[in-house]
Amino acid sequence: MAFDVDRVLAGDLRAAAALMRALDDELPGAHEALREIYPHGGRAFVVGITGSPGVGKSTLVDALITAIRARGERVAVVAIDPTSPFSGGALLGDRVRMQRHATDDGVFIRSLATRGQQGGLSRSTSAAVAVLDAAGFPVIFVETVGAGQAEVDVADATDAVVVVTAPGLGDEVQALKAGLLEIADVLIVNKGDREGADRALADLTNMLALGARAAPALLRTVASSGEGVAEVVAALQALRGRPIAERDARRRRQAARQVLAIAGERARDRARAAIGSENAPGPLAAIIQDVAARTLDPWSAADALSKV
Ligand SMILES: Nc1nc2c(ncn2[C@@H]2O[C@H](COP(=O)(O)OP(=O)(O)OP(=O)(O)O)[C@@H](O)[C@H]2O)c(=O)[nH]1
Ligand SMILES: [Mg+2]
Repeated sequence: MAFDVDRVLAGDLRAAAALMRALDDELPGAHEALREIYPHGGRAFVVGITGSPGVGKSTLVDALITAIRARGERVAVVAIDPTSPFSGGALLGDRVRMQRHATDDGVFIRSLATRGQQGGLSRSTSAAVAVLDAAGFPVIFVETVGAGQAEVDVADATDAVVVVTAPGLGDEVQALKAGLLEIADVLIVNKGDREGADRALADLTNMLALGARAAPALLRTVASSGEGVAEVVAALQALRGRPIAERDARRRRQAARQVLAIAGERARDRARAAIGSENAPGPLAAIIQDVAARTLDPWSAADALSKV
């Protein structure tokens, strides 16, 4: 199937959406189209919004959309539904929460499932961002949820990271554990109207003072009322205005990690295909038998697989 690359590059939302769906489903021709549009990207300011389930990420993104649209810029959102037991309703929730922007041509919202990939963002996420970037969206938000690797990986796919916490979840401590403070460019205590917000801010201020790196901006918001959102927008604008050399250095580090991650993923896929499954044993199933029987060591087995 051929995709209308020119229409995507011209910012046609339907063409962009069709390509994203095709990439998601790995349809023939989709990857070729991505290859063609990829060099046209790189202009967007891509912002990760991450934090524990239910802290108000989507509500905040919704408020940010409003602020950015008021400035006249187009904005896209890729929201990742972790299909976790904690926020199984995220997909529907995002739709409902951001519904008021649905009729605005300058706003594009796409929800993606992670499809159970271990650690990290779904492959579709980077592809969707690449398409939206090439389609000319100057600002792209990537909302990720979950506890663990995905939050940290979002730093590898974005120009800046907003970490959202809320009082009462013990989040401030969790954030530290997950290394979230390390990746935060902007740290937000949302639900600032709730009891415990002052305490959370004080705790985070103390933690940041102990950190070695330059502290992120620490802000308090009430995303549901819009309070504090202007300050978030200002903080993001400041990050957007960072020297190009700084941005490019970050992107070079990301490119290296991205290529390695994909190479690793592909090698694993190939190995799996070679080994086969219990139902459909492949030609190298015997190798696995040998490892299990300890007549072969796993390192030699991996060497053998990499030569398949
Ligand atoms: N009191 C209060 N409630 C808020 C605030 N921001 C969001 N909420 C509410 O918190 C709930 C969760 O908000 P979401 O925006 O869906 O949170 P989320 O982090 O995107 O959730 P997941 O994507 O499921 O992880 C909703 O009921 C919101 O209305 C706030 O500042 N104050
Ligand atoms: Mg959400």
